[in-house]
Order: sequence, then C-alpha cells, then structure tokens
Amino acid sequence: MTPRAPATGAPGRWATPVALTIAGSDSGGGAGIQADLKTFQALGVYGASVITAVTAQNTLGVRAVHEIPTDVIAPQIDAVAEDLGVDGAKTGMLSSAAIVATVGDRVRRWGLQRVLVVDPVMVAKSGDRLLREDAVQALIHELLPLAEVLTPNLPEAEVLVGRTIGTEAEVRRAARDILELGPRAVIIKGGHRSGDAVDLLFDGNRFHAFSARRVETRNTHGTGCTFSAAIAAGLARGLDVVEAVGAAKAYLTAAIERAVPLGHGHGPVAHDWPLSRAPLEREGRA
Ligand code: PXL
Repeated sequence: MTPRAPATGAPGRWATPVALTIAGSDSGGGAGIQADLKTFQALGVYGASVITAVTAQNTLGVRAVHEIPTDVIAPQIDAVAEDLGVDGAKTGMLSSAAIVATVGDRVRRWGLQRVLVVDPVMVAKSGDRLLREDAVQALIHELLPLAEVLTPNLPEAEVLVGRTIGTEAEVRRAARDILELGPRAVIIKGGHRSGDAVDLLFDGNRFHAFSARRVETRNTHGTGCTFSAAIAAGLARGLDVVEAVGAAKAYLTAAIERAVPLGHGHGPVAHDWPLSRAPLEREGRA
C-alpha cells in the first residue's frame, strides 16, 4: 500500500493529540504498553499502540517472551501514522536487533524524530532481560540518533557509556557523552541512586535538574515506562522538552505516592490519579 501524507507535528488535526507507544505488552498491566496507554489516557491524549513483543509477566517477574515478527511491527506503525497521525511517540521494549532496525526505519519514514522519546529499556525491575545483549549496539547506532529525548536510568546510562557512574560529576560527564551518540536531549534518571530522586536533563546547552522527594515503596513496577510515556504525552500536547519532562516528573511522583498494593511483588503505580481520587479517599488521606 502506498502511504498517504506523512503524519507528524500537525497539532490541531484532531480535537485530541495522538500519542503512540511502540513497546512490549506486560500481561500484569503495570509496565509496557499497558502502562503507556493508561498514562496517555490520564494525561488527556489519545493513545495508540504498536506491540513489539508479548511478555507473560506479573509483579514478580517475566515468564515468557514472544517477539512479534518485524513484518507485523512495521505495518502497525504505518497503519497508525497513515490514518491517525502521531503528535508524540515513545519506544520501550524492543527485544531484538531486527526489531530495533524496523522501528528505526519506520521512525525515519514517517519523520517522527522531533516527537520521539526513546526509553532504552534493557532489563525489567525483576532482573529479566528485555533487550538481547546483541541488540544493544543496534539500539545505540540505529535508534539513539533519532531520539528527541533519551531516558536512561543509571544502569542503562552505564551500558551506553561503558563505565560505572557514581558521582554527580560522573552523571554530568555521562550525559555529555551520551549526547554524542545522537539524541537531541538526554535525561539520566536518579531512581537508582540514594537520597532524593534527582533526574538530570542535558540538551547540549544546559543542565536541568528535576528533583522529587524519594517515596519509600515497593510499587515501582513500570515507573520508567510511565515516565517516558508521560514525556511523549507532553510532546504530543505541544510542550517543549523541559516542560514535558517537568510535567512527567510531577505526574509520576504523584502516581508513585498514590500506589496501592497489588500483586505479590513490585506493584504498579496509580496511573489513573488525575482521573480518580479514589485511592487517597479510601485511605482517608484526601
Ligand atoms: O520498565 C521496562 C519494561 C518495558 N517493557 C515491558 C516491561 C518492562 C518492565 O517490566 O515489562 C513490557
């Protein structure tokens, strides 16, 4: 089929901006595609989804992974871009080098670079691998240069720069080095460090620190997915990167604070808090 007009960056085309997630399915509903769609809904953008892999998973871990064939991934992206258009997008679990290459090809074909958030997902909270070892170089060379914003956590940033990162100065040096790999901005997340959760954004000119009080909780499954989806939602609404990251941080922090126990492992965050005050009211805290 011949594609119709390329479809990005046309705010106002529909009454609701369209955000697209290209990611893996989490049957437990707390991470991946499911977290992304809940985040899009909560933040008032229309959510579309391209599934790259199906995981059999709950709050305790991943039991099985089925990669979707690339000849079913590319048409999913084409179908959404051609008809709905894409005002903001994110990538999450990409699993293999072939999937990374397919997604990179489609991002270029549809000109999604200016609205693309790349979450360099490598390992799940449970420790299970979500990106094959031999796909890391593909991610670095084929997808990072296409990203408007890259959102590594500390272990992912360490893989990208090939050394350990401990001090604040090392985080800043890593951000500079990661920008050399091609993304227009990088935000190194502070969730894996101690003390306040400080995320550091570098856009080539300035550093911006986004700080939130650390919430002591087990319910952190899907936080990375939720954060990158919230940034994509902000870009879809026409926010610039600094505004989108600030809004995403506020949304995620409140969602972590409002999480209620669900499952026997790392529970999900409360994606729906802007739509429902129920969790706080149940606890008599609202
Ligand atoms: O948070 C990374 C991630 C991404 N995608 C899927 C996941 C997870 C973490 O569990 O399950 C499908």
